[in-house]
Amino acid sequence: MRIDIISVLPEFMESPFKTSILKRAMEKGLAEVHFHNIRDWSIGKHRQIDDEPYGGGAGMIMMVEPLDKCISELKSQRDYDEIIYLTPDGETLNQKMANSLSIKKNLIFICGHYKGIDQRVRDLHVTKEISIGDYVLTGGELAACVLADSVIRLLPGVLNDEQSALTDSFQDNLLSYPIYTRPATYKGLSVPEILLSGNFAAIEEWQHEEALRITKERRPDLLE
Ligand code: 6GU
Repeated sequence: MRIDIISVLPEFMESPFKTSILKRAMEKGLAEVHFHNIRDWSIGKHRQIDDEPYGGGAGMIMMVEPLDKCISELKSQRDYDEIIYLTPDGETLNQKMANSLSIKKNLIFICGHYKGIDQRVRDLHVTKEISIGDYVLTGGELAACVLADSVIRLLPGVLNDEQSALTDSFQDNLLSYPIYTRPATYKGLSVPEILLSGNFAAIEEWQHEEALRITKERRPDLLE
């Protein structure tokens, strides 16, 4: 998979991809992430990338021309499966969306800043708009990192057996059951007896029951 991320602040996003699991995914050649600084497609001698909104109002708008030039150049180099604009106006990210994006080959992520991007960039290029939740961030960069992480970890070969995505919270629309490691007792709190029993069928049954109980308690909406 190849992800091209377009932003005014590409350096803000570098460390997540240089650390731990995402770093290993890149080193193994399972994912490539390319950053593009929108300033490189700025116009005029002032290298302008944003301007005041038509119709007035507060805040600056990211101009159509630099974004269109950048995206058009990328599109001339390869076919993209989706061109995603990260915006609080988008569809809220969930595991199902991450799963469906993880089978794509080439993706573009556009990070908005200021008040957002000129509508014509959306009309010309954007195929999907994604938000990471009902709150506002200073820009789309952290959202792009969240989306990239959720997708890259699903690529075959990225996680090892122990980290397997198959037992994640949300994979079956269930939250995680309680988990423990040594010691068996700590400050008077003991690990549930069943987990020490060696009866793997009974353990699996308990884990499923606990996952259901916790999901009912915290996120009944997932069971509907
Ligand atoms: Cl994608 N962008 C911004 N700026 N804020 C957000 C968001 C995205 N998703 C949730 N909040």
